[in-house]
Amino acid sequence: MLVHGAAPYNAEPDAARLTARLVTDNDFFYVRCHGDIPALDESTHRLLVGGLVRTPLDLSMRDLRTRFAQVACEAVLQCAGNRRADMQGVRPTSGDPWQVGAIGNACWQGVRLADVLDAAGIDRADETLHVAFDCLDDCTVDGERFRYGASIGLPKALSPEVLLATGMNGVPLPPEHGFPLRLVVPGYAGVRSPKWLSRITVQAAPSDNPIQARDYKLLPPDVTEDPIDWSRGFAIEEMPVNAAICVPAPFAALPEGPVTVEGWAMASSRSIARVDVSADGGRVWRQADLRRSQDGGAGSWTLWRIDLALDRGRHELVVRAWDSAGQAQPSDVAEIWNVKGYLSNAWHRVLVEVG
Ligand SMILES: Nc1nc2c(c(=O)[nH]1)N[C@H]1C(S)=C(S)[C@@H](COP(=O)(O)O)O[C@H]1N2
Ligand SMILES: [Mo]
Repeated sequence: MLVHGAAPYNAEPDAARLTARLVTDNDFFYVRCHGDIPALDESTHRLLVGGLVRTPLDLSMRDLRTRFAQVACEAVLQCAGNRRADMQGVRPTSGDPWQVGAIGNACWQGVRLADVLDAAGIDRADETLHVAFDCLDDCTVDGERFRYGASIGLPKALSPEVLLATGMNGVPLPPEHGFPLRLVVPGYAGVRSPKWLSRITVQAAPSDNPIQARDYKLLPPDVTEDPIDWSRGFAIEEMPVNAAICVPAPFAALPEGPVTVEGWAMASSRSIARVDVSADGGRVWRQADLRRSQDGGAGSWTLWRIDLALDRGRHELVVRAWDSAGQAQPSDVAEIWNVKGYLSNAWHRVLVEVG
């Protein structure tokens, strides 16, 4: 793993790990933490469900396993700061310089959030409600100490793909990924998938936790640090269409002969319809072969691959993906620069030397 920080622990896999398998191994799944990883005991862990519900719940992990349908969902988790390093090449931003690996595709096991909300008795018709989540890790952000929390709107919370996950790729959640319980919100930025979850509150407004109220907003380009005017940003939820080259690595020296180029592509609630690859900086494009899991839903990713015959010399490899609505990525990361370095989804460029 490429470790961006030891405490809190933040790390991403070597990019070549991502394209090796359609489902990312737990050991090579990126980790994004805002505080220490809490040591929690599954036998005493409780999940409280309250707020605007008819019957507040106090559930053990056993209750979750026995009282609700057990389901599984293959889905991507991706940090809003994935590929930030590219954006920092334009102008500095705050945050760790994530390369292309703050993303992974896992098969999550657990129960539907909707089933638990229904058991507590909610007003399904009120689409203005929010579902807030409180966690057990102590975070420090900009000198302020608090426990992590976030929220999503009720319509998304009721979508069948949104899980209260207890398992990841067939084993209990590893400690760094939220043991014993986390939310998984396919299609949304990772920040909306709280780990070490202890309480759910149905409420009229979004969470007032700093993670929801201030951080993780997309700000316009004229907003700079000191101090950030958060009211000018909007909360990041769905992730935009994005793609990255995982193989070959940047500045690789390659022997003459066919070169295999591969990577991931992702479009949140839409599917990836086409992936274009260029070996000349984006003048001539060819279409890559696409690969998806058979049981991967809308929230899972597409891996792509193409073999190119490259002449001796320097080449600028470029990838861009298209979603099923014909939406593509911006060509130039300078156009989307923002002071927090979020949603870095411009065409991904990798320089290689052949021969
Ligand atoms: N409790 C808690 N939940 C959290 C976080 C955190 O620091 N604490 N980080 C969030 C962010 S920003 C991301 S991108 C994902 C990362 O999940 P992972 O570490 O399992 O890959 O978790 C989210 N949930
Ligand atoms: Mo994140």
